[in-house]
Amino acid sequence: MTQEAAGTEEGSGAPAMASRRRLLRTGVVAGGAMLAASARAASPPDDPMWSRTLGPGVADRPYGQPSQYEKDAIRRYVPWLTQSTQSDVSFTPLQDQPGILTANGFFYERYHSGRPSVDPAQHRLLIHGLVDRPLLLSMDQLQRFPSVARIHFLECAANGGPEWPAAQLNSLQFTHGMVGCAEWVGVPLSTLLGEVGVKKEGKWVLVEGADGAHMDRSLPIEKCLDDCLVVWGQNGEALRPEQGFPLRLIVPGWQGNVSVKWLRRIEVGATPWYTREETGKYTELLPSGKALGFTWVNEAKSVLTFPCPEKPLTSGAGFYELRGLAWSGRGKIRQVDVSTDGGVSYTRAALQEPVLTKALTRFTLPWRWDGKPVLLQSRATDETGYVQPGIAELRKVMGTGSVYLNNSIQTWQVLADGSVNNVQLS
Ligand SMILES: Nc1nc2c(c(=O)[nH]1)N[C@H]1C(S)=C(S)[C@@H](COP(=O)(O)O)O[C@H]1N2
Ligand SMILES: [Mo]
Repeated sequence: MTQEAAGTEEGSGAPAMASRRRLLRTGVVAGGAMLAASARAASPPDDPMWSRTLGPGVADRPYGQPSQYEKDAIRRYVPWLTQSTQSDVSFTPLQDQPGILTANGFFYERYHSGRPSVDPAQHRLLIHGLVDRPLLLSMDQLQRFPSVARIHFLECAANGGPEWPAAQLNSLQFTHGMVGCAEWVGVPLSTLLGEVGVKKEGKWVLVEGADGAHMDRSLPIEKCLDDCLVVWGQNGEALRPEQGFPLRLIVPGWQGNVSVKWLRRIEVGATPWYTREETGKYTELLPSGKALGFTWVNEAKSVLTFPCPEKPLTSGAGFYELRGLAWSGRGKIRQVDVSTDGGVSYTRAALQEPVLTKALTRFTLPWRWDGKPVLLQSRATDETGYVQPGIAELRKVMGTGSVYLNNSIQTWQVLADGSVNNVQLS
C-alpha cells in the first residue's frame, strides 16, 4: 500500500487513485468547512479494476474474513511480558475498533495454561456445595433455561500495568488493549443458583475452568445473584475458543480474571477458598509494603483511540474528530472531558449512543488542529461521580510497584509532523 492510500482518505490501496488524489491536492486551495481542499473533486475518479470485473461468489468464503487490506488489524503480543506461551496475553487492536463492540477476532486473550479445545458434547457444568439440589448440566440442558443478551466490557486487571513506573509502550494496543466489549448471550447465574437452591450458609461461590490450570476464583454470593452471566454466545456467534468455548462466566465490571473461561464447576460455600493458589483475588502492592486484596472493580477509565501512536494525523493541520472509548465497572459513563493542552483545560466530549452499564462507551469531539505540538488527554466520569485520576495522583496511593489497576488518564503527545507518542506528565 502506498503512503497516500494508507492515510485518512478512503484508502483504496490503488496507486492510480492515490496519484490522482495527489494531483487534486495540488490543484484547488479554496477555503471550506471541514475537509481539506485536497478532498474536493468535480468529477469521479476512473473505475478501478474491481469496478470493471466480476468478483467471486459465495462459495469461497463459508466463514467471512476481513478485507485483505485490513491485514494489519490484528491482535498482538509482547514477547517479554509473560514467561511462557502457556501463560500468555494478546492485546485488542483498539486503534482498529470503530465502535463499542470488539470483533471476536480482535478480542484480547489471557491464558494461564494455554487455550484448550473443549468438545461441547462432552462438556458438563457441575453446580454443587451448599445447595439443596445439585446439578450436572450438559450444554443442551443449560441452554433450556431462560436466557438474556447483554453488552459488557471485559478488562484484565493488568491492563496498563507496564505503564506504572513510566511510559513504556508506544502503542494504544499495548497500553490499553487488554480490554474488549461484546454482546454476551447466556443464562443469569442467579437463575442457576435459584434452580439448585442455595442454603442460607452459602455466602461464597467458587467458579472453576476446564483448562489445564483449572483456574478457579471465589466470588461473594451478592455479586453472583446480581448480574453475573453464564454465557455461550459472543457477538453473533458461539463463544470463540479464545474466550472460553463452549461456556464461560461473565462478571460484569470486575477485573477479567474472575470471568472464568471453559466454566465447568460452580461450588457454593460458606467462606472464600483462601487455601487455593491465587484464589479469589489479585493483590496490589502498596508503597507501605502492604497489599490490597479483593479489589475487584475496574474503575472508570478512558482513552483516545484517534489519534494514537498507531493512527497519527497524516494529512496536516485542520479539522479532525477526536475519538475514544470510556468504561466503568461501576455502571454507566456519565461524561468524558477531553484536553488538548495536557490537562490545563477540558472540553466536554459527546457520548455516542448506546451508553450502557459496564460497557465500552464511544465519545467524540470535533477539533481543529493548528499543526503545533499538543498534549491530548481524555478523562472519564462515571455515574457514581468517580473521576478518572491522573497517573501522578494515582501513584500517590498505589506507588510504582503495582501491576494491576492502572486506570490513569492517558496522555498522547502529538508532534508537528502529526506523529503521536505515549508520554506521562508528572
Ligand atoms: N479458565 C480460565 N479462565 C480465565 C483465564 C484462564 O487462564 N483460565 N484467564 C482469566 C483472565 S486473567 C482474564 S483477563 C480473562 C480474559 O478473558 P479473554 O481471554 O476472553 O479476553 O479470562 C479469565 N478467565
Ligand atoms: Mo487478567
